Amino acid sequence: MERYWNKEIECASREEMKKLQSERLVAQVRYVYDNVKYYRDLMDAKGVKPGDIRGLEDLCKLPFLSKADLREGYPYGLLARPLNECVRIHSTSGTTGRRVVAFYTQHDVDMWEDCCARAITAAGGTPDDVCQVAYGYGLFTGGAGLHGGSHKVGCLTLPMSSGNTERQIQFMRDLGATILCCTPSYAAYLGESLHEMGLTPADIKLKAGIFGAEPWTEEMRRSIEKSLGIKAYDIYGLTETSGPGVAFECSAQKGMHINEDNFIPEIINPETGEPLPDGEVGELVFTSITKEAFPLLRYRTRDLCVLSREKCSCGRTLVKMSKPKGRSDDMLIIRGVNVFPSQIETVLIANGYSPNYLIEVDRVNNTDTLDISVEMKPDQFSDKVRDMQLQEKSLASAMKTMLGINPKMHLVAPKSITRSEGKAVRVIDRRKLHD
Ligand code: DLL
Repeated sequence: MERYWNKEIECASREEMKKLQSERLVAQVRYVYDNVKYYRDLMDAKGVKPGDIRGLEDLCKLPFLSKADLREGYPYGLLARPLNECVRIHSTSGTTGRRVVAFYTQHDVDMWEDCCARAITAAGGTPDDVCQVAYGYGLFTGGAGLHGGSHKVGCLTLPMSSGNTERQIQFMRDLGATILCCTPSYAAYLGESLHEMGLTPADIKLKAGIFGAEPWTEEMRRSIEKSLGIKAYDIYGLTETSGPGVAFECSAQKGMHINEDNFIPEIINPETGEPLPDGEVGELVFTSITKEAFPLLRYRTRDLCVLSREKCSCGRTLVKMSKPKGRSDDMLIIRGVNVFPSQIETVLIANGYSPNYLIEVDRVNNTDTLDISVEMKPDQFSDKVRDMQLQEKSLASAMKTMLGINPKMHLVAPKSITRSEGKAVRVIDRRKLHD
């Protein structure tokens, strides 16, 4: 039998949901206009006043907000509450210096954890479960979000954070974890490690996994389900909106229900900004309607997906989003970490290398690989293999500091990387993710 965390909301009629969204939108726009100068200026520049927003149908009158606005407003420019009313900060793993920082009041944390509780319940979670949270804890929202949701549901929560794979498996066995929360690539790695340790799914009690924070395919879902003996559910979110739990999968495992009572989704044409009808691929845009500290009006996620309002077998009426089909900007997500080609370029140039480089991303045995080839300047070239290896090693370590992950560096001969006369192709992503 399907379980719900908040049946009234999750199964509300379209009319009820629209009414709730309209009321909340009107209040949120007024609140944002009165409390955030940045938004007030954007709205004034577009000639929109809070009084012009009378319901859902007026959403399209509002200006968009992009990641660049958030960077410009760093750190307090979009804050809508005094700092002494905020209780938490999280941040993206984005570019140096100007990360995006998100603020939360206690009300915001409760709303976010509630969204995660819905996701855990939809994956079958109850107070009888032991929930192993192997997303990273810290500034990243994965650990804290699922941890809070797990508490709300009343699961026995195992705050493992990511890494230390053997210990993950040992605790999973000894403490009888039934739900695993981590990135899909880490889940795949855990599955592989389990088998390498001579164990099978019969040796563990896991029944479900809640995996997100990076793109993953249906093939990967099947392979994780097999290796861990579980049902694998997708979960979506981004730091800017609060974190994981903006959308979650149900027993149908076919698209993610968006928590529309807190976030109104739109799909737009990424080139023109024009709203697109359900069923068409475009950029996902969110307007928060219940946030206090860090509200977002028409925030462009850059994620490309499709919305669907077809009846779902689980009984939920919340609109569904497809798995993101890619991003309209150049951010790469490698092993769950956001990597921008510009960060790589910064390190290369800061270390005296040429800006001629090629980033190659692949997925080998379900783990992302990152290879960076860079041309040496003639004076950097040495015919001693050992010298070259030392240079590659020191560059790899500078990259690790900047990106948080370890790439494989390849120093290549001057002029060996193809030049382009138009836009340079700097990234080759061989992971067949967007099928
Ligand atoms: O990744 C929040 C999160 C944590 C979601 C744990 C799910 C589980 P950010 O680090 O800000 O936040 O990255 C947000 O990650 O715009 C998408 O491009 C991508 N992303 C997140 N979830 C999914 C998913 C967290 N299920 C960016 N499928 C988003 C594909 C995802 N991409």
